[in-house]
Amino acid sequence: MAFNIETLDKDKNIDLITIYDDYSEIKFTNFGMRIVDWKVNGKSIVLGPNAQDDLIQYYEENPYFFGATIGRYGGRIDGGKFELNGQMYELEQNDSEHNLHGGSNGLHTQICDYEIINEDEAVTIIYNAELLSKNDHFPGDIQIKVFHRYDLSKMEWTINYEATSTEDTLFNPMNHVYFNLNNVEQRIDNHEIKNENLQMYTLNDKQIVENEETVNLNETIDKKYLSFKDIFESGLDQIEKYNGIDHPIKINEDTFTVTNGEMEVSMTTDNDVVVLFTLNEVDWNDSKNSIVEHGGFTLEAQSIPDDIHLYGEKAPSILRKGKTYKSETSYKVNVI
Ligand code: G6D
Repeated sequence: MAFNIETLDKDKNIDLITIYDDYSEIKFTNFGMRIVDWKVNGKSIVLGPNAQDDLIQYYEENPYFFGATIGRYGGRIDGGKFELNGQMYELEQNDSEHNLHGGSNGLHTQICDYEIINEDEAVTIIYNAELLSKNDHFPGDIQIKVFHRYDLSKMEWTINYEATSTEDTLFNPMNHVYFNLNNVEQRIDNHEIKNENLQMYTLNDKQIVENEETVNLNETIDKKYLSFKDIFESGLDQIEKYNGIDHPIKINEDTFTVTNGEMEVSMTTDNDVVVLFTLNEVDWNDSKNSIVEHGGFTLEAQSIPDDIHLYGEKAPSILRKGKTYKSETSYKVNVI
C-alpha cells in the first residue's frame, strides 16, 4: 500500500507519515505518536493543524492534546497522588491539584523511533517509547510499543499498545483524537450517538468519579438515540457544570458509533470505558481561529480515570512488574 514520509525536523527526527489511496488518507507523526489528519473523499474528519500552521509549534502549544497518544495515564488522578503496595506516590499536579494525562512529560511530548510494515491492504507504524519514573514520578520504567495500523480497504485505524514495567505501576494509555464529521470549524451538535444505553459516570465538583453509579442518559433524556445537541440542551447538572460532556461512559455494546447522517465513525475497544469530551471551552486557537466550542468530540478508550482511588489494588490500570499490558482500539469510518 502507498505511504510516504516527510521530514518535518531533521535534527529532532520528527516525521510526518501519510498512508493513502485514491479515496482516503491518514497522517501520523512520531512526535507524540499523533494522528494529524484523516481525510475521506477529500474531507477531514479529525481536528488538527491547518496547512499554514507550523505543525511542531502547533502541537507544542495546543492545550487540548489533539490526536496525541496519552500515557502513562489517561484522565485525572485525584490530588496528583496515589498509593500502591502500601507506598504513596506524589505526581506532578498539572491540572489544579490533579495529575492529568500523565503530566507534562507524558507520551504526547516524546519523539519516538518507529518502523513501518507495509502489507497488501494496510500499513502499520510501530513506535517505540519509554516512560521513566524519574521524569513522571510514577513507579517503574515502562517500555512501550504503540502500533498504528491503517487498513485502507476498510478505512479502519487500529491502535495496539504493548508495555512492560520494571515495577508495579499504573498504565492507562489512550489516543486523544477529536472527530468532527461535518466540516471542521462547525459544531458537532447534529452528530448522533447510535447507542441506546449510554451509562455515564458522574463527576464530583473536582471533576473526579467518586463511585460506580451511572446515569442512563437515553432514559434520562428520554430518547432512543441522542445527538450532542440533546445532551448539550438536556439541562442536566452534570452537563451544565462542564458546558458539555467530559465524562466516562461504560462500554456495554460491541461498538460505539457516532454519525452525522452522511458518515459514521465506529469505535471498537477492549477497554471498559470511553471518555467523551466535546471541547467545552476554547481559549487557544490556530492561525485561522478554526477551533470552535463544541467543534469536536473525543472517543478516549481507557480504564476509568482515577481507578486507583475507586478500586485500590484491584484497579484495572495496575500493571504488575513482569506482566505485559496489551490493549486494542479501532476506529472505522463508513460513508452512508
Ligand atoms: C480530557 O477529560 C479531559 C478534559 O477535561 C481535558 O480538558 C481534555 O482532556 C484536554 O478529555
